[in-house]
Amino acid sequence: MAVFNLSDYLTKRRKIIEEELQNVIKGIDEASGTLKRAMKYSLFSGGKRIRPIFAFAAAEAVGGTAKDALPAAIALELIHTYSLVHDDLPAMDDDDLRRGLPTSHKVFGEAQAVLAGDALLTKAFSVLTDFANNNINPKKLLMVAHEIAQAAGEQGMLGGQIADIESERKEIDLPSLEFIHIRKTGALILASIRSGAILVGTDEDKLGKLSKYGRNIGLAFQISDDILDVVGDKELMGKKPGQDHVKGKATYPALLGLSESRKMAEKLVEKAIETLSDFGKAAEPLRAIGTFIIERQS
Ligand code: GRG
Repeated sequence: MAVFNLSDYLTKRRKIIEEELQNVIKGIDEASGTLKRAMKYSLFSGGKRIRPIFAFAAAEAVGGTAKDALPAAIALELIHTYSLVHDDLPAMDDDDLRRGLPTSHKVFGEAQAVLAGDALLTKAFSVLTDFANNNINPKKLLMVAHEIAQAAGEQGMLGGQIADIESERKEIDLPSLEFIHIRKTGALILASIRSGAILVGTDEDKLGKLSKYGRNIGLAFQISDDILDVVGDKELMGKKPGQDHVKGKATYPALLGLSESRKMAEKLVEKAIETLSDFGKAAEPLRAIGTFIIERQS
């Protein structure tokens, strides 16, 4: 039996999302000027595309194809990109570099970066719902739009972001840190996985198991992000490590130490993979991505 090749899988799935995102940009009127340029700049600055890949892999795990998950994959990457553009703003993290390149506000100006982020967010839902014209079941699209909106909003990413900001330079306990990470990062990852499966169509049992996988993987992803900020390589990450400490951010390594944080991330991934025990070969990509997210260098 052929061994699953994650690197090959990631390359092929990334090709799909890159092409689709190029089409999204091509469809934007040149008259929107700086807005189009700033959207394009941040969308094509070297992201890992992990949320689209989760959506693709979840669709495949329930018997569909990667392309079934495209409406969600595109929307998720647009929303993720908006969140990074806004997170880098002077009013938030005030970062000069993202993925080794100057941040959006450094290139285009602060007001322009705010608007480019807003435009990416709104584009996500316009592209997603537009798939109703491509013979995709509108009910499924509506369910996915709701899923993603909930995950990106005050109950998810934004709720986590505000709790994160308000806990800077404060001592917080593990449940509060988990609250932040599950929302800030975990919610969108969970939505990626659920949306991919919803677009194919699956039963409650499988969706429940995928959700369990997604919750554990989402938290593990952010713990590994915290760890990378301590031990990561500047060149590989495209930004200076140690920023969480400088900014007084609540992180797993700050609270538990590096070794315990690593153990916790490994345990979460182990639990996530266990949940997929009756999915067979179709879930091989999800299993391999689980391990990848805690072994990654960027
Ligand atoms: C400001 C609207 C708003 C939301 C902020 C996502 C987020 C919430 C802030 C970004 C900063 C941060 C470290 C968030 C945690 C999520 C995370 C690990 C982002 C980086 O995701 P990757 O590793 O990034 O998938 P790439 O560069 O590969 O796309």
